[in-house]
Amino acid sequence: MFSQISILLLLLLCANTFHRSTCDTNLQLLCNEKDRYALQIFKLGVVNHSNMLPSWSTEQDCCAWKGVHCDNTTGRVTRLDLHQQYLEGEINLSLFQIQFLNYLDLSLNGFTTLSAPSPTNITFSNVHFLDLSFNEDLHFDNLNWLNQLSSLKYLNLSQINLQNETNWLQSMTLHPSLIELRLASCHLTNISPSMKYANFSSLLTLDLSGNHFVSELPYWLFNITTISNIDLSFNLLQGPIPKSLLSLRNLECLKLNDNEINGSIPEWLGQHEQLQYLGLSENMFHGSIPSSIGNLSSLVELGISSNLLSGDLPTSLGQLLNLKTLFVGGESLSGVLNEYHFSNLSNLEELILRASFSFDLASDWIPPFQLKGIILRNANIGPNFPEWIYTQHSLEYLEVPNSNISSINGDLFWRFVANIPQVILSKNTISADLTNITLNSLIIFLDQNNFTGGLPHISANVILLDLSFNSFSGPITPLFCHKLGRENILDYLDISSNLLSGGVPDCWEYWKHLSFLFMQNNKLTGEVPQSMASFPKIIILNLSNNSLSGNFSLDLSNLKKLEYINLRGNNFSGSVPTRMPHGMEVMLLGSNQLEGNIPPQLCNLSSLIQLDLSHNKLSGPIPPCFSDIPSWAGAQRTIHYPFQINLYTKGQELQYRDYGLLRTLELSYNNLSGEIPPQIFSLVQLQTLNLSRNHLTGKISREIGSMKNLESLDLSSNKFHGEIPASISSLSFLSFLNLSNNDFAGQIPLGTQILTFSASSYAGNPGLCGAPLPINCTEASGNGNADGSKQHGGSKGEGFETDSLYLGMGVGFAVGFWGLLGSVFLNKTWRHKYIRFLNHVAGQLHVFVVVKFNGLRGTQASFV
Ligand SMILES: *[C@@H]1O[C@H](CO)[C@@H](O)[C@H](O)[C@H]1NC(C)=O
Ligand SMILES: *[C@@H]1O[C@H](CO)[C@@H](O)[C@H](O)[C@H]1NC(C)=O
Ligand SMILES: *[C@@H]1O[C@H](CO)[C@@H](O)[C@H](O)[C@H]1NC(C)=O
Ligand SMILES: *[C@@H]1O[C@H](CO)[C@@H](O)[C@H](O)[C@H]1NC(C)=O
Ligand SMILES: *[C@@H]1O[C@H](CO)[C@@H](O)[C@H](O)[C@H]1NC(C)=O
Ligand SMILES: *[C@@H]1O[C@H](CO)[C@@H](O)[C@H](O)[C@H]1NC(C)=O
Ligand SMILES: *[C@@H]1O[C@H](CO)[C@@H](O)[C@H](O)[C@H]1NC(C)=O
Ligand SMILES: *[C@@H]1O[C@H](CO)[C@@H](O)[C@H](O)[C@H]1NC(C)=O
Ligand SMILES: *[C@@H]1O[C@H](CO)[C@@H](O)[C@H](O)[C@H]1NC(C)=O
Ligand SMILES: *[C@@H]1O[C@H](CO)[C@@H](O)[C@H](O)[C@H]1NC(C)=O
Ligand SMILES: CC(=O)N[C@H]1CO[C@H](CO)[C@@H](O)[C@@H]1O
Repeated sequence: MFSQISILLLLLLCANTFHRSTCDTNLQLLCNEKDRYALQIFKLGVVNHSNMLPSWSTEQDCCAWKGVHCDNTTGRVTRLDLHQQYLEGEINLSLFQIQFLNYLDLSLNGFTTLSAPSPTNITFSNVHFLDLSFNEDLHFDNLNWLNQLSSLKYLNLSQINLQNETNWLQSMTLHPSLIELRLASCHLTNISPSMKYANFSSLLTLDLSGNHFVSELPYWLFNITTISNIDLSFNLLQGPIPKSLLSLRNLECLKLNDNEINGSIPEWLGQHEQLQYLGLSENMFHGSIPSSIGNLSSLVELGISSNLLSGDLPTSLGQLLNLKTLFVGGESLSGVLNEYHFSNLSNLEELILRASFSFDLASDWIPPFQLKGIILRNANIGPNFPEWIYTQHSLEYLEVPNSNISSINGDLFWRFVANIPQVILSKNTISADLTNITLNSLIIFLDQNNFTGGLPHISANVILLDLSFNSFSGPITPLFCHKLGRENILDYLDISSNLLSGGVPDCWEYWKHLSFLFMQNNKLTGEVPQSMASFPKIIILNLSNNSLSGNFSLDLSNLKKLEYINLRGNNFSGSVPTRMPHGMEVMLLGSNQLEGNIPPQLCNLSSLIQLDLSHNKLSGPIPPCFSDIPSWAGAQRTIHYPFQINLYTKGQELQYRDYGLLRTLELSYNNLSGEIPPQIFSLVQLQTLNLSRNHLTGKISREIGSMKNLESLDLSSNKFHGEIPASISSLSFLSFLNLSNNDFAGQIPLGTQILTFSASSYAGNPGLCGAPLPINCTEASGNGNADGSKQHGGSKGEGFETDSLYLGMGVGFAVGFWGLLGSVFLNKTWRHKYIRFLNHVAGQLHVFVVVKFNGLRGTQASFV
């Protein structure tokens, strides 16, 4: 619950885990005519593709309609509860005309519009509970329609776009008797920090999480003395925690996590003795953690983290008898934890420390708690695996990545770990031989250690296994061809970056559930068996950087789910495979020995976004039909990727770039000949085009100016001639350009973007002149006439390095973490993109699967 993604996932998952019973109805009473009429008007706007309202028929009394509840003495409709009924279309607020309706829940549907009666015809409604949340495509430009709800007590509009409602707070103060107000992920921007007073007289719960508030904590908040739950997490709030917080004597839950709140964590916070949940993690607090936190005797959940925090963990925390979850993190925290830090924590269930604490615990220490989960990241718990952890018999997850563990008590350790569903030992220096070990956990990360020997065996329980970046050696056959008692369910296997050798075995029929297979960066040899083309579920297959050979002529069209294949850096020969599944998105076949022409069948791959055939022996022309590939040529494109994102903590360096969604075409280092087909210049979505080191000829069409998304263009070392079209200067995203070593001539076009490239981009074209080359056009052509003649045969360009000038792409288009996550919270299509994006980076960040399974268990996800 402390990691950003898991919050998101929990939010997403709650959509699936709602099981409230709909209201039962009473058949004896006849429905009021007016009420029935209003319900029928509402039904007219509802689109029910899946026919979820079959009972709403004229043959039945409306009190018996699904979701309708009538008062059993008056027969008047009092409640309408249609949450999560897959309804779409319009919400007609004629419903408010149902005189005695007091409860209206239309949450978790797909409604797209709201039609409100004209404001001149307001009838005051009795609705006191209104929940329209999680209708993600709904947006309101104003909240005036709320004015007719004079009795409103519970209002939930979470996940509805209120971006254009700047006066939302004023609208809410017109309902001073609100008890619960939830406006999470509404794209709100203005929290009215300077407003002095909001006249809520009964407010208990305020949820404004996941918005875009950039300001100090608002003044008015500290005037609501009734309040007991405040959730302002996942915003951009700044400034210190003001002392006026102390006036909120009823506060039980304060969630300020994932903001930019600074200052120190106040000592006086310890006076909030009734506080049960305190979330301060992922902020910018500095100073040390005050020992007064130990006075918060009701505390059940405590989260504090900030990379600016220093000092150690106060021993007073060991007094928090009710504490179930303790999360502390920060790169600069240090110090030694001993038994006093845990002395009274007998209810502790989750211990999460992401700081370089050391431990001074007796080897026979028996902790007062039985934990469900342990996460000790970046801690100094080594070199031996701590003995006290063996006393914990109910662990659901054990995560000790990057914690200086180098030695484990072999048999004891693997027997202990076999009963824990999720085990993460990444980034330690454990060196052990696992040849005879059988792994049993659902999720196991052993990557980035020093494991040696042969690959371990796995039981049929394992879903995810990551053994990458170790020194496993020998053949992969023992793992793959080891028959398990029952069908295995392995979904994700990463054995990349080891010293594995030998051939690829023919045992793939045991691996029917594999979706992700990473075997790159090993020493595998020989041919790939035909049976490998029979994975029914494989999505990502990476065999790159091995020494695999043979004719890669497999018919891959049976791998119906395959989206990503990477065979780069092997010795595969033969022609480019023509039979591929239709969903193929990324096809990386570079650096092999492939021969022949580029097959036009590739143009049938309607989802293709990346194609790399570079460094092969391909010959012939570039197929003009590339313009049939919709993701390259298509006109519609809503968001310009790439974005930069840091999945772990906000405000740090880029950790991931969205290569998965980049549209690239790389054909460099082949023997391609002929001219560039003019259609190529219509690939408006393409971001990278690399045709260098071929024998291509002809001129560059001025149509190149229409490739508006191009970020990197490399045409170097071919035989292109003619002028560089001036339209190239309109490619406003272009950040890498290499036209060197051709026969281009004339003046280099002027233009804002083009001027940012240095002379090396143009070197080796004797006929070119003008900035940035140190050759004046007048001088060069002798007569001010740059017509492409080559009389100025300077060899100045020869010395330029043209191969390794790749500068990176898309500078300046970074969308911060919030840009992404904020949108993800909001919009279904984005959410799908995000999930897809996680799929794509699974190999690098291990996010997706962990999130997937953690989410199902309902506990926090964590990332390696
Ligand atoms: C009416 O409903 C209330 C609760 O909603 C129940 O206690 C009562 O027995 C019901 N009366 C009749 C006549 O069904
Ligand atoms: C909503 O219902 C009213 C009747 O209360 C009706 O006049 C109006 O046309 C409906 N709105 C839409 C958009 O159908
Ligand atoms: C306004 O309210 C009156 C009385 O309820 C009703 O007769 C009339 O149809 C309403 N007008 C509109 C535009 O909804
Ligand atoms: C919306 O908020 C109300 C009031 O706080 C709450 O009862 C309801 O469960 C929330 N709805 C959803 C879908 O979370
Ligand atoms: C907000 O207003 C802008 C400008 O009028 C509009 O383009 C945008 O679609 C609106 N957003 C929503 C969610 O209504
Ligand atoms: C609360 O404040 C609003 C203005 O923000 C005002 O219109 C309303 O009358 C006030 N209500 C009470 C009960 O003071
Ligand atoms: C809130 O602030 C206003 C103005 O500063 C003050 O009049 C009022 O008494 C305060 N209310 C509470 C409950 O503190
Ligand atoms: C694995 O087991 C075999 C047979 O029991 C034994 O010969 C071998 O030494 C063991 N290897 C390791 C690394 O323990
Ligand atoms: C890994 O193990 C090898 C051989 O056992 C050893 O030479 C090497 O120093 C170890 N590396 C680390 C980082 O412990
Ligand atoms: C290039 O031409 C400009 C005038 O157009 C002149 O000022 C400059 O000295 C020339 N540079 C060289 C290197 O000849
Ligand atoms: C209650 C309701 O509107 N039901 C309709 C759902 O859609 C089907 C056809 O798709 C209609 O037949 C139902 O009357």
